[in-house]
Amino acid sequence: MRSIILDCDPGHDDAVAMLLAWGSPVIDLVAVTTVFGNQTLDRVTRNALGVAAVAGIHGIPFAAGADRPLVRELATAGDFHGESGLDGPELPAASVALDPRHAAQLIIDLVMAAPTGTITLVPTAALTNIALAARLEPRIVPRVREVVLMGGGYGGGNWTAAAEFNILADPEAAHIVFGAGWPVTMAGLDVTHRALATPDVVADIVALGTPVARFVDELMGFFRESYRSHQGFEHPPVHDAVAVAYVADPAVLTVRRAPVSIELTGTHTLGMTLADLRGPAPDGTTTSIATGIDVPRFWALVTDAIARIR
Ligand code: PIR
Ligand code: CA
Repeated sequence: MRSIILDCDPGHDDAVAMLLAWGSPVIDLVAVTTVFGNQTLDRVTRNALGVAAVAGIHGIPFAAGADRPLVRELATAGDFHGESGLDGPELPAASVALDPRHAAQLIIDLVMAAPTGTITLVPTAALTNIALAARLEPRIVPRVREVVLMGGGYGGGNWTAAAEFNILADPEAAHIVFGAGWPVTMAGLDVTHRALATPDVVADIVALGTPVARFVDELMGFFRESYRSHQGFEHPPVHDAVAVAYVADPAVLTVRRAPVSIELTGTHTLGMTLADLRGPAPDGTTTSIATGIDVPRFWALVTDAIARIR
């Protein structure tokens, strides 16, 4: 059993990541925290609570965190995820209350209260909350088991030619998180662009016949149209679920250790995750990058987890 805190900005693929984390028999979802990104903080937080209501997620805290990056101007991906940040399905009213703590404080409290090496952080959005938590309480760094994040890519970006959205949304926060010294695994576009919700995969999920399965179908419908019109994809990549899937079953990804630097000053490369792929990683390297994905294994995990939510 692996305990995780999911730090997200739902977001269609974040919503699937939440469902995987909740439904997986090998993941103990300890908390869900939110950060600005796909939409404003208010909207993505509302969406997280709405997804919780759809899936009956209960008994864990939900907390909202940063509403803007550490240094830069706020930018959202509103065009992509729609006005609500989760356009497509109708969201029910929230069924759980928001924890009054800032997300960074909740993360600190949970990590400090748990035995060392037991909690994995899974950020699937801008890294602002995680960076704030590491700065506010540095003792969490050696206590966290690992950070498995969706973001970046060594083969190019999606928001600019060089940068992926989550890293570009707050590059200084990414710099802090990648350099903190805890183990960081980057599930970037190199692998998530292969985790596509094809019609076959969606049909398998719809065949489950549950309300959550129908919800996923509606989510993927909107996301597919967005990806078709904005980025010329035939099927939408379900980025964020890949990070959760790797925690559930490390065989989903092929991973290699490599130093990763976040570009903070480039004219054309701001927010780039520059991986040094020359030779074996130097001793002391704490960052790893995902280079391969077992796509059928990934979808089997997702479908099984959704099937368990009733
Ligand atoms: C997805 C995202 C942002 C922009 C686009 N075009 C698509 C969100 C996803 O939620 C994921 O976490 C990451 N950012 C992919 O870049
Ligand atoms: Ca996300």
